[in-house]
Amino acid sequence: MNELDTLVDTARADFAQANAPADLENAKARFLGKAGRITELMKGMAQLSVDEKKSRGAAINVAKQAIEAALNARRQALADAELDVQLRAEALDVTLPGRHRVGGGLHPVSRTMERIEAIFSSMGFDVADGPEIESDWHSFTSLNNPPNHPARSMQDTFYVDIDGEDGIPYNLRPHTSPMQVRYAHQQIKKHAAVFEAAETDPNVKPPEIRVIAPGRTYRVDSDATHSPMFHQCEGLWLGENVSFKDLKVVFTDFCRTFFETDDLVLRFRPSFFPFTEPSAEIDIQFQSGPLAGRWLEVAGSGQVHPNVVRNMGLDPERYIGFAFGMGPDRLTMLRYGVNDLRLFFDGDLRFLSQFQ
Ligand code: 2NL
Repeated sequence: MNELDTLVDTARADFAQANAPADLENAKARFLGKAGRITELMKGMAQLSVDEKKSRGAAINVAKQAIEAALNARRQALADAELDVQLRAEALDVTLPGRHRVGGGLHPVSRTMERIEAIFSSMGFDVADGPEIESDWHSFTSLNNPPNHPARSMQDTFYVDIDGEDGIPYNLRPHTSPMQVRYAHQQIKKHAAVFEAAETDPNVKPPEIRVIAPGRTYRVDSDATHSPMFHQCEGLWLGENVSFKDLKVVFTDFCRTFFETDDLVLRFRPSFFPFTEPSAEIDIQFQSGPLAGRWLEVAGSGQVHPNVVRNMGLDPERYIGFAFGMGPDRLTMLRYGVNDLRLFFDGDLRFLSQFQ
């Protein structure tokens, strides 16, 4: 083997040993650089004759081209290897199942609350929200409960270990009526000028109170149809001439919109509440569908007791109207055909996600 072939072989071997681009460029310099072997060989031709230069030059050129070819091949191989490593590192298995995000949703009782609010808002009712820890006066006294009424007992109402201004412990409100009493006071304060003018000037119409109070309520009670925390939505409409007929119209309209059927009838069944007189339970009966034929109790109601009107800061000689109270938890059970209230409060997503 002549020296040029040996040189080419050596270059190939050196290139093959270079495992990084920098090593390869160093190896290149040894053969093709300014002080490299090929350049040296070229310089060595100076003393040769013209003919010898021709043939020697051609031979060196062949060797040079072979070395350049080997260099380019090795460069390409190193680049390919580098790309391969990168692709392996960034590999995606497109056959893996996707990571889907489980969509959140509103609790079924919250959906009921939102429906109730939307329906009564459309009938001109304000939506009032307020404290869940209440004074004895707001929860009981203002609502015409006698001092020894059983609702005030610790068997029925949760008490907080802090006394109110009256020396009686605060309670967890057992209904949302206190919020309606608060709302009446707020309205009278906010629109004081109009309320005062209406008292002296018979031409000024007294502003109406038209409000619902949805929210959490608490009672010492726990079984398939009672939870110690439950929801309530009360409604109140007071004005100069608001009658039981208005209650019937408002509540019929509400039930038909809420249950999305006109195929239901209402029944007002005489009852008793300390805060209303007369009082009535409201039952509904679907005329078709899975619940058809049964009377279902959906709300308590009545004409607001004059004492309660007075405790709201209004003149019972001038203001008359109705109030009602209903249980959104029970309405949710009826709407979706659920028979155990506790399912709504256990937090089991297998149950709750069915309502989305
Ligand atoms: C029931 C009974 C009722 C009321 C709630 C009420 C509120 C005020 C004044 C007068 Cl501020 N009354 N609320 C009236 C009658 C019945 O609820 O069984 N609820 C589920």
